Amino acid sequence: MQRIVVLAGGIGGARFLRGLKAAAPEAEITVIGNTGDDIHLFGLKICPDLDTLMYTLGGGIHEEQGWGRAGETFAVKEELAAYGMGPQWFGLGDRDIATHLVRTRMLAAGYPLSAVTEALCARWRPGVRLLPMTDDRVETHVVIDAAAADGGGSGGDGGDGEGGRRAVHFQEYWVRLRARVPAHGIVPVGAEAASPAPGVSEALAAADVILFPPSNPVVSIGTILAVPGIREAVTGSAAPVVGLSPLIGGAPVRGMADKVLAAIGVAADAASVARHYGPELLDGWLVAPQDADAVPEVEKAGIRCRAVPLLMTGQEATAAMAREALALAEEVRAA
Ligand code: FO1
Repeated sequence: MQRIVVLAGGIGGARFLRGLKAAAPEAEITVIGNTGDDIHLFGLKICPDLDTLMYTLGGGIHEEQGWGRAGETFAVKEELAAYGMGPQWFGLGDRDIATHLVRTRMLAAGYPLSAVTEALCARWRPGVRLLPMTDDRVETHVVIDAAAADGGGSGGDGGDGEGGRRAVHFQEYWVRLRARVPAHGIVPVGAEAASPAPGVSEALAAADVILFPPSNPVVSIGTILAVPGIREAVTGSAAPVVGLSPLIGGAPVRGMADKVLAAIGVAADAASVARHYGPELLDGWLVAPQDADAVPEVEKAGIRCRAVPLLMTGQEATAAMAREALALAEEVRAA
């Protein structure tokens, strides 16, 4: 029984995992999910990446969106708006709210997030073991120009000076501001005081293969690695570590990876992301055919590299990517 451990964020990671399950139906797959996107709203604890992973693998996801439930309604959201209760920019659906009610109630009763996630997965049966990266509270914030946060032009110093900056929750940066304003810094608040959730370090130590799917290298995989002990567990594991580039032709396939990479001074291309992870962490890296010219550069950095199709256009394409990643892991192991 091959033990595969995957560090995953939301939409990209979830779609890749569907392909991995198809490519390795016999494998025991453990997913370490990012919780830095978590947000507390209306008294509820919302875990976007854990829920996207759970709904996608459990068959409840809104397919086009990649987040939230299929067949969703928004009666509660409309009623909240009627009361003038904000924020109204975060689309909470009625079915999704039930997940947050169960989670919030169990947390209030003293269950750790890992136990709550296990309980929610008992219903959804994702076919993988889904672990939060930590049971402790970590919430990613993004440093932007203050003026940009207020929709610009709101007087003050215009936000072009150092002083004119402030941090907003990642969800506000992504959902309200659509990542349309420059990100000057990414701060996983609480990460330095967090511990790996139960089972995380053990799964990494026992892994035969560790995969970094095409999730956001900064706010998803980077946040997971920011939990003290997790990076060390990955580098200390005997397992080959293989990643798949989330960037094709210098741009993210979805989301705002280019914006948050710029915030940490990393260029938005496949080779730069591989170098950013580094050869201590990464043994192998898959880039898209459009980025085949990056292969020698990545190999020079000490990371084995192959160019293969990386667009997750459907189940078969994604399974093929997963097979390529597993094949590269075996090549690394044999080297
Ligand atoms: N993303 C949006 O672009 N707009 C939304 O209104 C929105 C609501 C939402 C509600 C629950 C949830 O679990 C996710 C939601 N997302 C929404 C997606 C979320 O911002 C992202 O999936 C992750 O945080 C980044 O991968």
